Amino acid sequence: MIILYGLPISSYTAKLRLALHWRGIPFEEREPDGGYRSQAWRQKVPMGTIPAIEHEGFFLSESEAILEYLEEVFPQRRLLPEDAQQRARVRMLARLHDLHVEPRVRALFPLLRQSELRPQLPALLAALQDKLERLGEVVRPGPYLAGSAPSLADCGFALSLPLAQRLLEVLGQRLSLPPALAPWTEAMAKDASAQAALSPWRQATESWLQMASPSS
Ligand SMILES: N[C@@H](CCC(=O)N[C@@H](CS)C(=O)NCC(=O)O)C(=O)O
Repeated sequence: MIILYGLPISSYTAKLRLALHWRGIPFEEREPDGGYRSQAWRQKVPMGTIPAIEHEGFFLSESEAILEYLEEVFPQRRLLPEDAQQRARVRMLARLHDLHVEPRVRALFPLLRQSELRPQLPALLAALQDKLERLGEVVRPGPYLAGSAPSLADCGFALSLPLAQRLLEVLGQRLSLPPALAPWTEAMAKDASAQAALSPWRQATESWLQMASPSS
């Protein structure tokens, strides 16, 4: 049995929960030892991040490394294609997410609480929009980002894109996704596993947004 250490509010925890749901791998979810950012947790994960997993006594952090481990250890409903070139494309899309898109979404967080930073919003939004336009040129939704079935490429975007939309909505702006992503958005909304996996994250995110929303 996989133990998934994380928290409902954590997008990266939700990314793993989504992969586990899609793959039908049984797991149990627990909060990090000693609480998030505790010394006890840092002894296990020196960078202090969540999520992490434990499997048969093996402990591992970093979501992409975990997803790759799960691919190797569990055969059912893999999220990496058989074909080497397709597999490489999936990994490229996952890297684009982690290196180019997610950091632009994360950069919006401080603006929620610190009104003095809000003049940065147009530039931050433009940088994110630019990355998404470029993403639109790379993906070939079918309707998932790398083909007709979910893959590792979908896991990060499934969190970051709705999060960006909600954050910007709360900040009084609108994110326009490139038309190439429309079939993907529709498929994700209809995907029962995805909706079940993301539900705890959505609820926690909405509660957090209510607390953190700018009053002006
Ligand atoms: N590269 C890490 C990123 C994980 C990450 O950033 N997690 C957030 C929560 S969603 C976190 O733990 N941030 C550290 C902090 O806020 O101190 C991964 O893929 O697992």
